[in-house]
Amino acid sequence: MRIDVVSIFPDYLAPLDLSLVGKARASGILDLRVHDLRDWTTDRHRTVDDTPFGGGAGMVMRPDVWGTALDDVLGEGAHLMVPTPSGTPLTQRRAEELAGEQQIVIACGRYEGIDSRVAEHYSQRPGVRVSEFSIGDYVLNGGEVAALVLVEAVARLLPGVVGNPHSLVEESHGAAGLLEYPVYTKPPQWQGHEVPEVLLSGHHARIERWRRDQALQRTAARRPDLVAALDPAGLDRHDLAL
Ligand code: 6GU
Repeated sequence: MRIDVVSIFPDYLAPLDLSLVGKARASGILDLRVHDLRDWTTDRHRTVDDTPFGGGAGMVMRPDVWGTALDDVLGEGAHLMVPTPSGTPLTQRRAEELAGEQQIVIACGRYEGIDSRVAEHYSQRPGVRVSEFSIGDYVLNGGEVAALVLVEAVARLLPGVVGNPHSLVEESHGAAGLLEYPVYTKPPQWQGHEVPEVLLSGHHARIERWRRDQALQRTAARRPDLVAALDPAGLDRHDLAL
């Protein structure tokens, strides 16, 4: 898969050299390129923004600079992803869909955002899809951190990136629609806290039941919205007794 990130702060994307994503790049599974938007400016001051039509606080990124940049970077069949707090929420299901793309281009805005005609223009280009996405209900200073989140969420789903594909199965926001159960390792006693006895029992059916109960209780307490969205057909009598 190819991912291009365009930003006025390319150094913000430096962590993508590290850890799993860095290895995916080094191994060739992920072709990730970071671009400086100012490389496409033509004036002496390398201007990327201007005052908003209609007035108001802050600055808006100019469509002409973004247009020349995106014309160069967007390939045939690319998916243009624009981070913005007013976008549709990024979810695990969405990350799974995006892991099947040929090319994702992430256009990181700063200030009050990018002139809206940019998304409008590229959504009308045959073969290009445009999505404005948000990583949560809070405001960041720009799209770069959201781009890091998107790249990591997608890259770890590419075949060969996560060493044991089984670790993708039982995690939070997985197919079960539940948060993950709590996990423990050695030592069995630490600071007066014990590992739940059932996990030391070697009784696999009891362990599975305990983990399912913990996941359900945790999800009900922390994310009642996820419990409401569960398919009732996937619940057994023991689940319903909780
Ligand atoms: Cl995707 N961008 C910005 N700038 N702020 C955000 C966000 C994205 N998601 C939540 N807050």
